Amino acid sequence: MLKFLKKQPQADIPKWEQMPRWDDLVEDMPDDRIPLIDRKVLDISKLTVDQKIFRDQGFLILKDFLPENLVDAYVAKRERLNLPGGYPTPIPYMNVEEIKDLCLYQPLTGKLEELFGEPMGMHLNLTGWVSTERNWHQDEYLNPPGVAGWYVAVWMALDTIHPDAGPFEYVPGSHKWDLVRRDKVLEYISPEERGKETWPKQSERFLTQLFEDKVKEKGIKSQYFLAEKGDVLIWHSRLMHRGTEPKNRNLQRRTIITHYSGINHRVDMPVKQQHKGQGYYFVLDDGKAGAY
Ligand SMILES: O=C(O)CCC(=O)C(=O)O
Ligand SMILES: [Fe+2]
Repeated sequence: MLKFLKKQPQADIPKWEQMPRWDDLVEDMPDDRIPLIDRKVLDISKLTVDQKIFRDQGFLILKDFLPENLVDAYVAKRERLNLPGGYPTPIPYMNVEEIKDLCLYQPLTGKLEELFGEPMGMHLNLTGWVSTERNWHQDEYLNPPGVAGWYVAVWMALDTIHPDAGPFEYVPGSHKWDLVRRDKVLEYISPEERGKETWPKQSERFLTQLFEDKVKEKGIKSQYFLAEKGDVLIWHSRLMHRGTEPKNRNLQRRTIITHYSGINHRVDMPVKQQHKGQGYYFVLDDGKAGAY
């Protein structure tokens, strides 16, 4: 009898025309594929203080961490651009020395290496001085499978962040929730869209609601990063986060957000370089970065 009450499989409808449930998209990663600090079986007593915080909370805040001269040099350069959305390329670092000096500042990349046990190379900057307004999500599902957790993002405050300017919001501990996997998400995207760079936008058709429901269901109080100039927030690739909607659109939100991957975990980005004996960046060319 029970079997007649079960939801019928929609075998005749392709997956990309269906709405997946949370459980259709998640899958855990075995310990031997992920960074040491994320493993289930681990001698916690061997972790550093910051490794332990990052493992437990999924983020690490470093107050007053960035040197003022590096922040000021980048801000002066960025101000001249006069575009609220920032550089119209995801890799402005390829041509802007001030970004490399700031985002590859040795104590910062040294901290990332401490967390992951491998140098982390820069490959993406978000340079807008407005919120992305991207709703709740984890970053991990956007990555090719081999990256497997060797991925981290850093929110660097270049000035005081006003609570009405659309601050960064995150759910502490949410990096321990189920992991949404890219391969599973792609099954729900039509074959034509799947091969395009814009597939993440398409995935919001179902993911935004699922992420939002999950945050509500868990009921854990979120936090805002109301930072001062030079403060840094490092977040785990599975941490649930969003760029909130600004209450006042006249306010600037002066930040540079930078994403990094383990330098040995990006077969899709084979060339990397060390910057002035400090951190690494992946050498990329999108045909646009050179214009700035
Ligand atoms: O606008 C924000 O602060 C969120 C940015 C974000 O989601 C990201 O960089 O992965
Ligand atoms: Fe994100």
